Amino acid sequence: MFYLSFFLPLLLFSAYGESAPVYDAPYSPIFTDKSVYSWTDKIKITIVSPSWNADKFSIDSIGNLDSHPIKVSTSEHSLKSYKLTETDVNSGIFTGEVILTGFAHDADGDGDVDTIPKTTGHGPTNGFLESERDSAVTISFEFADGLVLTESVPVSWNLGTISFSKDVFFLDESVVVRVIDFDMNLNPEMLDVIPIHLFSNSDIAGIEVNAVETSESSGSFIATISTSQKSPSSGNRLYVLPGDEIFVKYEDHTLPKPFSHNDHLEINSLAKVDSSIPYVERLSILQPTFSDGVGDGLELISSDSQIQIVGSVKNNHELKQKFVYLFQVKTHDNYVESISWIQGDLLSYQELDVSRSWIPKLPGKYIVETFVWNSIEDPNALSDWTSVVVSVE
Ligand SMILES: [Ca+2]
Ligand SMILES: [Ca+2]
Ligand SMILES: [Ca+2]
Ligand SMILES: [Ca+2]
Repeated sequence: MFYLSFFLPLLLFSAYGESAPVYDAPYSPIFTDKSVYSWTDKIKITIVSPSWNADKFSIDSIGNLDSHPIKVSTSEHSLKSYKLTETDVNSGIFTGEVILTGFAHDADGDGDVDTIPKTTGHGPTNGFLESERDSAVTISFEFADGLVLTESVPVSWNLGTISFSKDVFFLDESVVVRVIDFDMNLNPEMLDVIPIHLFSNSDIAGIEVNAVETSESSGSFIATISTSQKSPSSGNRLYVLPGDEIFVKYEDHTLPKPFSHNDHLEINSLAKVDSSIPYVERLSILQPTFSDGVGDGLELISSDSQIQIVGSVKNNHELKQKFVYLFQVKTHDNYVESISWIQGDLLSYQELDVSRSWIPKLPGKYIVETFVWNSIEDPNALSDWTSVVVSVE
């Protein structure tokens, strides 16, 4: 790179309202629209060169003269005498575009090469340039005899990322997955697609879907899928049961150093799917009743005789629901005498009686409470609890 500040015409700086050039810093009036590019990106080049605005009433161009060429190069390939054109008849600002074409590589791992490497074009917008993985694009312009301005920008592969739009999805909700891998913007003028794999605890095989680029050159890809516990996985629909985890993976075949060209890496993410019905509304329970050994209701409860505490639980929705039903017996002064529980599954709208036996040791007042949770380990109430006071004679 040349240190050209001293030689630049003052006109150049007046375009930026500067009073004087910065003599101790290298100055290059060549600009690119990004500071780093992926291997198949589009590079938009701008050169500010008021001295080449030869005609204030027409569009001028620069770079296509053998005497004052613009070169756009990677380490092994080069576009010579590349033309840029003025943005307006009297702007003195010249622009053009070059599309990087990468090198022959199977970018999605399906066995076929996905790039068309070529180096061709004369500008301002028809240029294609082959590029390596970790390389740089150098743009140079001989703006005056023997004075060459140079700008260099790096080109690299990137590690992809994948994420769900939320940590928890409801069963009837769309699930959105985003992959960001700038290397898979293989065509900067079209929407690209990349394959991703989704599966759930209840369907380990899962589905392959395409994530579609959000705009022509974003390198950001989105897939939207639905979940269902009624229908098997198909197309963009994944079979999931409430409480399942869902998983997504993307295989990145375009990895930066220290990986090699042929390495690939699985990029993963997970989320949870649950019913949209709030926990506490999923089941309902009735106040427990008391019966003798053969199931007849009791008017009177006597101490030292075995009785049954009978609870009733109902599933209020159409999904299968895991539950734990707890009985707690307390003395009148709130001392917990016993806790026991029953675990099970309730099918769609199923109603179930649950019971436990109890032998009250002493006469007096007792408080019998019942609760229903989704599990002992991760207790969430699936219904309001009940409490009843009983007198034992
Ligand atoms: Ca002009
Ligand atoms: Ca391929
Ligand atoms: Ca694209
Ligand atoms: Ca990549």
